[in-house]
Amino acid sequence: MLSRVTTRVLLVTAVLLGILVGWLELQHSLRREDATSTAADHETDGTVTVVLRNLRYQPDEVRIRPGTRVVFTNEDEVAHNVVHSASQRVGAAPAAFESPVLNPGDSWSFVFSEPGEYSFLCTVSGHQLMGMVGKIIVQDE
Ligand SMILES: [Cu+2]
Repeated sequence: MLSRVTTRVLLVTAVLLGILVGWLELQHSLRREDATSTAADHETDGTVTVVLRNLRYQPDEVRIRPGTRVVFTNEDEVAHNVVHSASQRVGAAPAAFESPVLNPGDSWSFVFSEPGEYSFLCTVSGHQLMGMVGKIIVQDE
């Protein structure tokens, strides 16, 4: 026969276990909702990756909506950079963007807010001549 106290302890334990299980299930479903909304955000925000490999930007032409972040990742064995071409002409306006030197494995990103065509190149000696150029086209629709 269980004493009154033992019965009460068992009851309280059962209730607490019920609360714990309910809380864990709630956490699980909340985390699922988080994962879903994160995926949706990425579709609307948009992040595009350009890989620097074999003295090329891959892809070398990217069409994006305003507000898209472009991530440049150097997967080559030598250093590169990403410099807005317009700034390379004599008397030109300052570059809309200019990355630091990206060593192998480095990444750098830029958010393109203004519509327009942005040609870019690698200013590391000789790389432009070997074809290391690219273009970002930012369009509203
Ligand atoms: Cu380069």
